[in-house]
Amino acid sequence: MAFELPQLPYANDALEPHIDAKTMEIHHGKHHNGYTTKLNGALEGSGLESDTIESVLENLDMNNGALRNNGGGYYNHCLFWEVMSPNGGGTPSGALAQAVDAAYGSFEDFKTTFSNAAATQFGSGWAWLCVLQGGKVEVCSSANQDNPLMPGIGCGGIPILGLDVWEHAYYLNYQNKRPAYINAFFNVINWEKVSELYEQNK
Ligand code: MN3
Repeated sequence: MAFELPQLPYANDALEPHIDAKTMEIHHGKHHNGYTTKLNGALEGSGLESDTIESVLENLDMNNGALRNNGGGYYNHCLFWEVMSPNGGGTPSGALAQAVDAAYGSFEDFKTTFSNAAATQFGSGWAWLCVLQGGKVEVCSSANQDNPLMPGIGCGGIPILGLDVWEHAYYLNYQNKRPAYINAFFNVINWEKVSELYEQNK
């Protein structure tokens, strides 16, 4: 069973003005579609075709560049679309809010830590909020299409929020102003979905 490009859970223009329609169209329709096709190609004949994407990434041979880049690219973007919403923004509530406060002191301090992780990731990569066993949350970042499910990237747990800081994610609208894009992302974060992922994985 080959992996399929998921539908966006909203229209291309739904996240405007924070993320523009043209960026969404190319990012989902070209970039994510490309990772999906190449992931299926990399899995062909590997014996892993019926594994979940999580299992493929957790058991990854990090020297397998095609599987690392495209498996990561497939998974990371699936999560990215889900954790944004036109009705997003605001702050988390419930157990997730408590975990964020326990780890960072306040939502504002979490936002600063996450934004710094995203801004200082050199070149292409992702910033993450992950849940560890027992329910603690932790911010980290990773290069290229790596993610915390992969072995030995120095960043662990299960991702419940991810921010794509590749230039293809923001350059049309924000050019080199990555911090402005990071700030805008906070207006579209779907905290209900992030909370759901927290509850499922804590
Ligand atoms: Mn991307």
